[in-house]
Amino acid sequence: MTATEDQFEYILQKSLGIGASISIETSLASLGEHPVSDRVIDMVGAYEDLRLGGTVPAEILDAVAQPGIEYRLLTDPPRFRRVVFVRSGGPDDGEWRPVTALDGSQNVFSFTPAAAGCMLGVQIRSGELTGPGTAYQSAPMVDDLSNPAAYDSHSDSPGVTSQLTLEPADCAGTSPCSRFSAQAGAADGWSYFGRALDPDIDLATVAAFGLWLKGDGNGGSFKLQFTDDAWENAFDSYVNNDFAGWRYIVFIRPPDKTFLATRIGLYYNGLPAGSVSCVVDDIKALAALDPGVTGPSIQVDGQGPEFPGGIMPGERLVYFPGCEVEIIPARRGESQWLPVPAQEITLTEDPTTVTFSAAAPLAAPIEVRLVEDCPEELFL
Ligand SMILES: [Ca+2]
Repeated sequence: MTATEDQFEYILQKSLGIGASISIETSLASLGEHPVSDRVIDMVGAYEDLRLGGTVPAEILDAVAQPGIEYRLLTDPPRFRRVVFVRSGGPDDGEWRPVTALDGSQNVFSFTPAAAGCMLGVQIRSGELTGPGTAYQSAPMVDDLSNPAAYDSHSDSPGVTSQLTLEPADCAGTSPCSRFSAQAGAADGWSYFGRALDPDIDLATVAAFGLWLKGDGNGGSFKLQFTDDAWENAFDSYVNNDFAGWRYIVFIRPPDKTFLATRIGLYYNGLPAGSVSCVVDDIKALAALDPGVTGPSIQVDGQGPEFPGGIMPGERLVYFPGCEVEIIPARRGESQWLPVPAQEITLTEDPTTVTFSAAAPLAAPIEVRLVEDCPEELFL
């Protein structure tokens, strides 16, 4: 899992406290991909300025050197402000709690605040989609896979045979669905079934295609292809057949694939010697991508901040009380900012129960980390 900026800041504080310099050992490529590498480098610079400046009072150096105690370095005026990442109470008692369902257990946190007057923040990160959300459910069907005979173009590489057959039941979407089987005498074969689309699809209006695929784990990769009649343009998406059972798959359309698609193709590529048999169901054209979590919120006694919109797979929401809400992208890029929530939660020193909620069922496993933003400040 990608390191978060506060993990770097924790180390920087200990280094400042004991007067040691730090170095980051990584590759330029990793640094270029890391979502918050710019601010981590800026943070290292700010801490190095403090350390080399030699003006930080000894009592502050002692405070920030304490193991397990964390601060955030803030400006205007320059100061350290105490932050406490709440222990999740899970098996490893880490700070990030995995939540796969809003079941009244995984999404409920009980803890004793670090001090009276701490305010509650939260960080949320979304994993990959495990099921369709509302964008898929409301999307037009491209093919419900109820008529495999419609795939009237069929070819195989030498030494490969393949079939596309009806599966009347046990489908993931609407029954029936279609089974795509291939038998290869040697490795690296391919198979193809294709047909004309009806109606054609203007790919510029499509954010992604969603479908169900039941892998058998026997290897090769499944490919969904859209082309135009002249085969001058193609949008190819692949998923490795390295899993068994139904899986919801999303193929995101790249920005440069905006042609009018008139044909759909189902392929196997890289077939291993032997046989492969997967089942395909309910291919839909999504106008928007489904978030992993939609409209998350944290509440104490039914009151607390709500965050509009959704968090996409790989994204992380960061909220400190009184601040705008940041959605950090999965890879290096511009964050999105949401306004300061209307409601905030101020903790007392008594044990409290915090409920994490959302406006719709989770479409991805997420992780939730509660943060106490505490009044203690050390002015520089
Ligand atoms: Ca179907």
